[in-house]
Amino acid sequence: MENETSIIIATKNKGKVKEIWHFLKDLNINLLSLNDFENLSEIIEDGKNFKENSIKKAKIIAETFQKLTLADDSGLEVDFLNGNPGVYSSRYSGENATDKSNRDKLLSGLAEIKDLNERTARFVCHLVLWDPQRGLLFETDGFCEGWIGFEETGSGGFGYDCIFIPKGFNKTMAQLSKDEKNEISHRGKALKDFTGFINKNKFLF
Ligand code: ITT
Repeated sequence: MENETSIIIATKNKGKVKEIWHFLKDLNINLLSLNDFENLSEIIEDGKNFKENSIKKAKIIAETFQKLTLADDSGLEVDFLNGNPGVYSSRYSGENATDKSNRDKLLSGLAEIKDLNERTARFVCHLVLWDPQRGLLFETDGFCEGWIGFEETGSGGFGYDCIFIPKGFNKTMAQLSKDEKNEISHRGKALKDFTGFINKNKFLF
């Protein structure tokens, strides 16, 4: 890319923005997020899966600002809860949900499961790049398998990180450094595919 390309990350979630920025900071891309714009109306995430929601977010923002847009729709699927909270991860405990109230609801829902091996879960991320003229340019999924712990541990990351123990570790996602999390996380895996796509398709930008 000779001139710096601008991409809007279609999210207000500061945790996501930090991780995406940290991952992509060495590419020659000017990254903006929805926190750089004022008076944006809320995008209703009413899709039935991560793919539909990420495409909806990317398309609306790309068409509004006429810029390339990257959208991440992600969440946590807990096997004992039949895959919930899933696409409802950010509002699991209701309208005014906070990360803390969502984690509390999740831990309560698993209270009867005393064996960590039965508390299996995975983070899922669907990542999409949308061009206002050309439509969908790229999409991929990333997954991270693990278990839901019994209490909150660690202060890094965001959302459900402090109760999620990734496979291969005996600590929570919130106890990993940014680089360690990006190496194994659902979003990190999707972003790795994305950087591969950018590097192979520089002519598109
Ligand atoms: P945007 O729609 O503005 O991107 P959001 O937080 O609503 O922000 P999602 O709809 O994709 O984003 O919901 C994702 C929720 O899933 C998020 O709020 C967290 O609770 C959880 N989540 C996703 N990725 C996570 C991660 O890496 N670590 C911890 N929790 C995560």
